[in-house]
This record gives sequence, structure tokens and C-alpha cells, in this order.
Amino acid sequence: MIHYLRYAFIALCLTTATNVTAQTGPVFESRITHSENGADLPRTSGEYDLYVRDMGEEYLIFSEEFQEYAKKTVVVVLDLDGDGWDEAVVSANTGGNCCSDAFFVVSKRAEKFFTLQTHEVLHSWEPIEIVDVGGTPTLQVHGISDGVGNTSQEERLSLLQFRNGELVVLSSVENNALISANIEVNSFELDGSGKSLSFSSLPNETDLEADVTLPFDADGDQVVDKLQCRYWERWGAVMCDVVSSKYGLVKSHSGCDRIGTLSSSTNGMKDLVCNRFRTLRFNGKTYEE
Ligand SMILES: [Ca+2]
Ligand SMILES: [Ca+2]
Repeated sequence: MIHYLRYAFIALCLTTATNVTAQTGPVFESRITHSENGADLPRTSGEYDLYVRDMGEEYLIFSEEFQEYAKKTVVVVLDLDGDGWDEAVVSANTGGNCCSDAFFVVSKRAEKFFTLQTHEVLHSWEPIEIVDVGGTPTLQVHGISDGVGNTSQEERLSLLQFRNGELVVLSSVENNALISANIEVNSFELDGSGKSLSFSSLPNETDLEADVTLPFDADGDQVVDKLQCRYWERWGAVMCDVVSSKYGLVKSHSGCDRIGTLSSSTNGMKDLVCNRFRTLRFNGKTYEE
């Protein structure tokens, strides 16, 4: 599989409007539109909406689901199905940091006939990629479960092609790899424990009651220390601190679906693993990535 296109979201997000010109067929544009008195136009989100110009006319691309997303950004313009008309791959975001992007494919099927399609696997915190599968441009999406109250650790890689006007899933597979921990706490173990604390923002209190406490020697002095963890409902995550016999309370401000202890050490304290692969290290004061 050869990556021949990789699109940087950030550059597109920094522009006030995206206008990607197709070599053939329709021209897609994401922009903010208001009426002359500043009111929202019918069927728009009030922010970035998607328009297409084709054969001298301009159309708003609309569905009730699509309208829910505040910001639509054209990330790829490419003839996905080889019919001579370019499709647009559009990312859609509700705004804020609550949710990953959803991706839609907009396609001209006939004169004055455009479709807007998505799929349940077309959600990601990362940019969508176009890869070559058997000579056909193929959408590759790396989806990671997260969000309010979500304790799933599922990580999924999906391949989709656009054929005969419809999205077809070639494969959608889970990641079964993770860094092995010595001991670990998972957010799904604490969800619904009845002891959960709800935080709308990062908790600052140092004396919050721990939902779970596990013994281990964090600082290597042969005196037992504690990994103490609380459930963070906002993200369906756990937050853990280490109570060290040498350094006292060492806090970590990372919310993770899984936190474990590793055999490696930094600055005299055992490293922690967050989720599958992120390593949290002791900086002399707190744990940070
Ligand atoms: Ca096409
Ligand atoms: Ca110790």
C-alpha cells in the first residue's frame, strides 16, 4: 500500500475559508454565509457551510445531519470512482474539543444531483488519508474512541472506497497491540462504581478520595508506594497520582482510559503508560508526557 496523498488539516483550518478547485467537474467551497442583516440563512449552520459550483450554478449541500456540524472543511478533492467528476472529502466538526471529526463524501451523480454520504467508521481525531489499494484511491481512517463518558479503548483502522455512488468498506480492523504494564487501572473498571466523581474541568484538589488504590514501589526504595486513581466522567477516563515514600504526592494531570506502571524509570520514579502507547514520565515534580 503506497501513501501518495497526505493532507495537513492544520493549514486548512487556519484559513478563513477553503476553496479547492477541481481539475474537472464541480468546484467545492466551505465558507461562512449570512443574510444581509446578519441572520442565519435557512438550512445553514451559521458557520462554515459547504457550497458547490457546477455548470454556472451554485448549490448548498444540505442534510439534517450535516447541518448539525458547525464547521465543514474541504480536505480532499479527487475523482474517487473514476467517473470523470471529482468528489470532495469534507471533514465536519461540531466545534469545541468534545468530538472527533466526521468525514463525508460529496459526489456529483448527475446534472443538479449531488450526494452527501458518511459511514459510522468515518470518525477520527486524525486527518483522513488517501491511500492506493489496487490502483484505486481509498479512504483510510484511524479512529480512536473517546468523548464524554466513553471508556472504550477501541482503536480502529478502516479502508473505504467510493464505488458506483456509494461508500464501500473494504476492511475495518481493531488494534490489538499495547505497551505491557506491570499493574494497570482501566476507566471501564471504575465506570459505574458509584464512587465516580464528575469533573467539568481538571480537578485541583489534592485530597480527593481515590476510587482505587494499588500498591507498587515507584521510587525503588523497597518501601511500598501507591498508585491512586479516580474516575473522570467528562472523558470517561481515569486520573492517577502516585504517593511515593520518597517524593510524597506526585500528580499526573493526564486523563487516560488506561494507566499502568512500567519497569522503566525517569528521574528515579517508575514511568507510567497512558492508554496504549503514551508514556508519562516524572519530571522531578509531576508526571507528564
Ligand atoms: Ca467521481
Ligand atoms: Ca517506595
